[in-house]
Amino acid sequence: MDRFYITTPIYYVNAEPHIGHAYTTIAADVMNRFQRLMGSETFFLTGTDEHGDKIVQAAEAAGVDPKSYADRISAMFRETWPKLNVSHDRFIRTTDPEHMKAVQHILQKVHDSGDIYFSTYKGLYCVGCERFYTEKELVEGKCPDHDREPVEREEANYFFRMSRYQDWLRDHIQSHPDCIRPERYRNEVLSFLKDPLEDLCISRPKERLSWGIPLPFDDRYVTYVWFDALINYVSALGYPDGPLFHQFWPVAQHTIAKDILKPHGIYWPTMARAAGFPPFRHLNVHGYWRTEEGKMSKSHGTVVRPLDLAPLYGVDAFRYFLMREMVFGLDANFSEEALVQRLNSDLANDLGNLFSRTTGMTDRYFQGKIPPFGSEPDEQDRSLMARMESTLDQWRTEMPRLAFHKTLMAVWECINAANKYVDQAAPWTLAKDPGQLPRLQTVLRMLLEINKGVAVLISPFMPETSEKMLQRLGMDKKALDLRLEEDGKWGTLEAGSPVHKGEALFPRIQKEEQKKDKPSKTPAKPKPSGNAFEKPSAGEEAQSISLDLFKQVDLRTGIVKEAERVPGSDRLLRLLVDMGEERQVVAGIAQTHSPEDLVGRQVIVVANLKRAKIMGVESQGMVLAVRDGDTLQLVTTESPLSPGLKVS
Ligand code: ME8
Repeated sequence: MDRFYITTPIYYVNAEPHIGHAYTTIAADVMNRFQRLMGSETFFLTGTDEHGDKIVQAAEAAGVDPKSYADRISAMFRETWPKLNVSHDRFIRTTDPEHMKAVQHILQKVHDSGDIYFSTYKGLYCVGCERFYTEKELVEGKCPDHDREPVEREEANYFFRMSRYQDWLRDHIQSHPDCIRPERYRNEVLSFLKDPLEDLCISRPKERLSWGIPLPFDDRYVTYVWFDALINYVSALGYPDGPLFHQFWPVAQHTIAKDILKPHGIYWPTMARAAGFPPFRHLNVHGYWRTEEGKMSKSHGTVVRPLDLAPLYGVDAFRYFLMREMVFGLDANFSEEALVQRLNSDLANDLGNLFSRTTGMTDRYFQGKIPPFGSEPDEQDRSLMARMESTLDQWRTEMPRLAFHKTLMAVWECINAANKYVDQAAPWTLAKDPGQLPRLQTVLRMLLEINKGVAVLISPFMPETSEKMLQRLGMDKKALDLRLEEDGKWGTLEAGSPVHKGEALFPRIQKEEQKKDKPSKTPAKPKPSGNAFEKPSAGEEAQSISLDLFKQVDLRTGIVKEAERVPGSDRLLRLLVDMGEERQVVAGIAQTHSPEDLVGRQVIVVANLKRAKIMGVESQGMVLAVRDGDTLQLVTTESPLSPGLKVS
């Protein structure tokens, strides 16, 4: 069985979890779930980095000792991940005794082999980064991350002979082209390696910093925080003797952002080499999320807390947005508006609509039972099946390369092809002709299978939605227990087993809801209403009109013949209504009614309304509807009547 080991950085406990941490952790979770789906045995590690100056300073500012402070913030990280459906196997803390033992073991080993030596160093030190800087690395004399001038510091310390491994590291990266990816970060590391590599200072005198792991060979010193932290990736596996270390270390993949490329791309592989084990298999490096106010970072104080948005819009919508919006390796912009936009268009309109129309029609035409395949597949069916097949191929190739956005684009092309297939196959027309039953069976069965396939493919990204869809299609399985080989097979739904339509998978977010709780700059406008008659507001008398005036409104019965979305609009549908004569009517009901649900429906139309163009489409009347809060109902008659009758 294939094995797969994925890690996130262990996060500093000097601030609360934010969206950057959430992205890396969700990306690792998506990879982990993907590999499980493919049948691999997986191990997924995350945790917290708790030693060093930064933590001492943050604890002092909070007025508590470092350990209590670390306990509190570490618990916040630990509690955040399950709420985002992160399925890690282990949460490590650098204050865990086994970790501290592993760090001391490696220090002793490298010291014994002569790769750690004692010396005096004088240089420019940034307190924020906890490291010395070379002149070349500074930007206008300041630390590039903290925008502060470093201080000059001289210290007797222990050094790791990193320079000795420079040639080996360059050769290793050159002979393993995808060990650091995407390529731009591999090139960045290779370009660091063009200049002579300096040895790494790996100790801090206790009189300056006592919050760290004591050096096993000199108790006047504690370990430099990076030398301590990087070792978490093996200590969590029970290094040096644990069975997990032997099973999973050879397939290790780290996921980080570009800010910590150097410690991971240079310090860590040389440390591993010196300690006698191979470096990671892959280092996956992503870009930075920026908020509107600028780069988001703890030092700049502009943070978006994932937990504020996830419950508001749903964990799956939040996960989907992060994975769909960022091209792995490049920076991306985060905005709540963009999230809502994706939720409404990709999730509610495309996926939600496909699922609800498929299950709705199964309800209507087959009493909620999965039909068998009826007629032989025709050209349309074959092309939809081919689309599903090619989506699966893309998913298999793009996922291991971390091309999440491309994978999701491919799945959405398949969803959109299925939505188009519904419009072309027009099950509502087939349903009127008993002779077409076999064709109707095939069309619905095709759609049900596509929905099942989509549910399996999105499970690494949106586990809750995937489970919900599969459960309603009669497959009761936890997302983590799905296996592509058996659960992804075409045609395996059980004919006759029940399907449940259920609530909308993704209720649309109205602008007003999105902005709620936020101060608005402009006075609130009333929501546009689709009703002909507005309820008078409190204290306001509806203006009286004469019967004659009312009679001037020509209200007629009509039957909807065709319905489709108006391109470019979330709200509008174009209806073709039989009122004795055919009329084209544009109605603002797309958020509550899907086009196929409308065909054959009896409606009441204002027939003598002045013609108007709405989003470029001529409307020759108005359909009456009543709004009650978020629901909108069409006005109709007690039982179906002939089209064109006058309402009086
Ligand atoms: O560096 N966009 O911890 P840290 C995307 N303890 N990702 C972001 C981000 C942003 N704006 N901000 C943070 C440390 N991240 C060390 C790591 S590992 C042995 C030790 C994510 O709390 C991203 O994964 O500063 C980045 O690499 C990490 O948080 C830095 O977390």
